[in-house]
Amino acid sequence: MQSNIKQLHEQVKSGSFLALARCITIVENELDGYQSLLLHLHQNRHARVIGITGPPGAGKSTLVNALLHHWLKENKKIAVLAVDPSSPFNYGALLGDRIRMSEYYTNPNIYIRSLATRGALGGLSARIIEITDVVKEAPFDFILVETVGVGQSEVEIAGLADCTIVALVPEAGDEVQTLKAGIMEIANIFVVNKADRADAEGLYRNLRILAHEKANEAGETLVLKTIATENTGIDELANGRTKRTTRKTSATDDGKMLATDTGATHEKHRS
Ligand SMILES: Nc1nc2c(ncn2[C@@H]2O[C@H](COP(=O)(O)OP(=O)(O)O)[C@@H](O)[C@H]2O)c(=O)[nH]1
Ligand SMILES: [Mg+2]
Repeated sequence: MQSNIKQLHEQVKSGSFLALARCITIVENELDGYQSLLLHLHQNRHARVIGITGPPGAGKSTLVNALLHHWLKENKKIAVLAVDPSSPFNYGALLGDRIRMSEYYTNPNIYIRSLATRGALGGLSARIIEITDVVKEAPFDFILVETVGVGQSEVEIAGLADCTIVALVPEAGDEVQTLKAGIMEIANIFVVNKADRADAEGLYRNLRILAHEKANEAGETLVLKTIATENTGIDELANGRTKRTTRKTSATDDGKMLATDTGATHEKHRS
């Protein structure tokens, strides 16, 4: 391993955001030493990778914001990888209710990074799996990956995350009828956000029915209502894994959002 890469790697492991930023850039752009870096990752099994996907405007960034707020109170360390081209993270949080997010940029327990998308439509960044592996080297409790739900990205994110949250809003009511095959299988949690809207209840009920119909031995997709802008339902979201995993032995630690098949997900990536 090149000595400069080795040094950066050590700094990432000891929590340097500067070194982490540098390493992500190296991997994202395939700069000198990136392969050597990837080969020497140890994989911190501690961090939970949580994917948040859903259509533009569903409130994914607002949910991320609310989760940050929740976990900061528990003194957690969190990384956010935003792969949503419309994400306010990309624009430095300027407008109205988004101003709150900017305060997190300077919080020593939070690392936020936006990543370029592979195509104009969004989806995941070309190197997101490798980048997430790099972030896992740093001492985070959670790694949140926000991606706009277009095309394949929901399915891709599920391969990457320990837990996948699919955010939907009442306006998406009709979309639910035509929810892409496979989304039920990849969603660990459905969030009906903007529950302050009148028609949220209908969507919530339909999703509950759908989740029940599609339940399998791994459990049933959890369906929750949130009002992200008011931090309503966020405790339930952050604690959601309990119900979901009680049937499985993977319900281990101290209240982390946890998918049912965490082990399998990791193995898949390691092979
Ligand atoms: N009424 C209402 N508006 C919300 C809620 N959550 C988010 N929003 C608003 O919906 C818009 C889109 O949110 P954003 O988080 O950027 O969505 P994203 O594109 O999925 O990341 C913003 O104006 C938010 O303030 C909610 O629970 N209720
Ligand atoms: Mg967003």
